[in-house]
Amino acid sequence: MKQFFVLTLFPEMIMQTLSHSIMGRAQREGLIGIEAINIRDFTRNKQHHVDDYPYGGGVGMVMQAQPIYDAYQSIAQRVEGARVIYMTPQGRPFTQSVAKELSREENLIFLCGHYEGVDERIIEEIVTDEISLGDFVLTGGELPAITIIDAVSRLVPGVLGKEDSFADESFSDGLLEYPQYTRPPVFHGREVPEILLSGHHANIAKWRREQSLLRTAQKRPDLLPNAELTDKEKLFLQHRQNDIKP
Ligand code: 4G3
Repeated sequence: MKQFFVLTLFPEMIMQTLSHSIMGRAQREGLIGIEAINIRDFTRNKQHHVDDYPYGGGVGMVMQAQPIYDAYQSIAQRVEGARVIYMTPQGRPFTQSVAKELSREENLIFLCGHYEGVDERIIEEIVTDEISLGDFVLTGGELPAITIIDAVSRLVPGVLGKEDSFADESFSDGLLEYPQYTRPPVFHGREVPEILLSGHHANIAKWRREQSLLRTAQKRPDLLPNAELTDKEKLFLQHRQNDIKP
């Protein structure tokens, strides 16, 4: 079973958010396990504070090393050699390829910072990976940790249904997904593309692939150099340049 450990000041935020839908079922079925460790349980002061003023002055507070280190030690024996991922805007950008890499690990430990971050000596001593969801700042690392746990869990065999796993195969070629439609055939005067109603599976597959190519060229041209395209598909896009608005 894949085990996720989350060192956090808001354990209920982790457990509740990941209790719904597919993530909840994956836990009940024992495909994944999630354990949130409350850093505040490891404070040694009466007021149970976990932060203090930054040396050298400045705005905000810094999370102290001791409670984080003791919270980490409370699980470290059980998960020897596990990677410790610190969620920070300074980290390596998170992508589907990083999700795949992390899905090969049996145990993962996440450290969620708050305030202005954690004492640098914790990063030096226990953190193995710094990961960022993008160039923006949140109030805490919990939402990024939840996001990564979700992205990694759906790659664990059995967590998604068969159909969904196939959908993932088609996205792993680095292209955006083709447009989807369901009933009714006309909504607000907009018709479902007629080819999807034709029942001609080969033509439908060809149309979907073309839609993926055109959409990627239109919405995310930066993905194309790293996408798996045949020479024929590259030619197709060249011939359709006029359809792609700048
Ligand atoms: C460390 C991650 C942690 C320093 C964490 C703020 C955004 C991301 C935090 C700091 C975070 C991200 C907690 N915000 N882009 N907030 O993945 O300044």
